[in-house]
Amino acid sequence: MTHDPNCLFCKISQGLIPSAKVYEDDEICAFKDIHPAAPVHFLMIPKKHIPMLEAAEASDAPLLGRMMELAPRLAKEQGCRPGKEGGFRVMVNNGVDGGQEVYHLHLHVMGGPRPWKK
Ligand code: DGP
Repeated sequence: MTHDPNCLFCKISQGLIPSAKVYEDDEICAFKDIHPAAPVHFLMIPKKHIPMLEAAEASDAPLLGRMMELAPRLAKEQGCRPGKEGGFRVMVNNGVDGGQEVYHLHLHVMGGPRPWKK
């Protein structure tokens, strides 16, 4: 597993910095966003240090696919309502123009009854 010792989210995934974890396996970790923009707002990260979406390689595709497949399950576990009347948002910020602040690839998963801030 490749970690960056200076990366905040690598430290969180390794348990070196506390977080409210909602899921963990050998490849993926999910924890609540410290500044929630919706009633449900958690982040999903690969444990492998991938700085941003555009740094992902073809060999990362199964891992990214697993994250996308896992997102709906975790969203429901965290209280997002199922189906068309409920739902959730999955968002990736990439680079400065994309609003990325933490350079470790993460999915924002946001949901809960509207309105939210974002
Ligand atoms: P982005 O702009 O996509 O890079 O979003 C980074 C998110 O990370 C932002 O919504 C706030 C969250 N965040 C920043 N620092 C911490 C932290 O130390 N703990 C947790 N749980 N979330 C953090």
